[in-house]
Amino acid sequence: MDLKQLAKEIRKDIFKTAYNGGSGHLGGAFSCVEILVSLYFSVLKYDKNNPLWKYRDKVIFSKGHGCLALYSVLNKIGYISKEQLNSYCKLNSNVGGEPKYMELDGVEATTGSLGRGLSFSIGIAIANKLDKIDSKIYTILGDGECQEGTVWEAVMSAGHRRLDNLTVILDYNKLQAMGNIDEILNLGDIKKSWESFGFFVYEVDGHNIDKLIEVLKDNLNNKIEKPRLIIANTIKGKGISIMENQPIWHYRLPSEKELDIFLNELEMTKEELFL
Ligand SMILES: Cc1ncc(C[n+]2csc(CCOP(=O)(O)OP(=O)(O)O)c2C)c(N)n1
Ligand SMILES: [Mg+2]
Repeated sequence: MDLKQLAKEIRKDIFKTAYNGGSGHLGGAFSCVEILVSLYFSVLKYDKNNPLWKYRDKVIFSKGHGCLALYSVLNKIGYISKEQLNSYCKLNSNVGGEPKYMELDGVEATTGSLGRGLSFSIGIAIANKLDKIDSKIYTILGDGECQEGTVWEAVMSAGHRRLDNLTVILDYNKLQAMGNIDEILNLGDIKKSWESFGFFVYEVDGHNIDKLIEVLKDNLNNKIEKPRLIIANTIKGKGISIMENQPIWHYRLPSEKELDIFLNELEMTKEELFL
């Protein structure tokens, strides 16, 4: 399968779903498409027919507001139906603006309140070790999310316990909801700080699927008795010129005029938007 092409299709699906649902965090969803594609289509161990398979790897999508990307990928692997996806943000739908555990196959944790996913991941990572389950946990964090104090308790704990079954992927797009991370609350030297707490750190272009897969698979081949952090350098709103690196697109849909730009750049027709 051509994963670049798949990433394009997923961006279309994200946009369609948000547009028809009338809301969505497009910037943060577009930022992590390649990360999710790399995980679900090349790295993760899971059973397409049994989402609750005991030995599956788990993705804890901690930056829950970006869930449109997760939903679209879960739809592609068959865990979420097209009908479910189309019910996004509609009355009585379980496909909401933040993902809910136990309500949708493939959603491994309820997230949306930032800063919780890493602690949750650590619980699973410890449980897997105790139960001798040889599966991996992948946690996707936002960079703005790393301003939450709870993230740092978890970082210390994972490093201290040498949780080598845990990989954190930081969607490092340098923007949070209202502006630049560096201006609002600087994260310092991320590599150094995580290393100092016992993580092994990689840095990669978060839109380069081949490179992402390479570092994610290093996790499987190369035995380092530490948790890992992958700093994925990304662009918030990646793929749409007017959205890239612009904080205003954190939570917003295009106006009638801007819609044409979205459709052009996503290479889709207006009719396709409503299919
Ligand atoms: C505890 C908590 N505080 C505030 C919010 C509101 N909020 C939603 S997204 C967001 C910004 C997150 O920025 P980042 O983690 O960098 O995500 P991304 O850039 O990938 O969208 C904020 C403040 C929240 N969801 N949870
Ligand atoms: Mg961010």
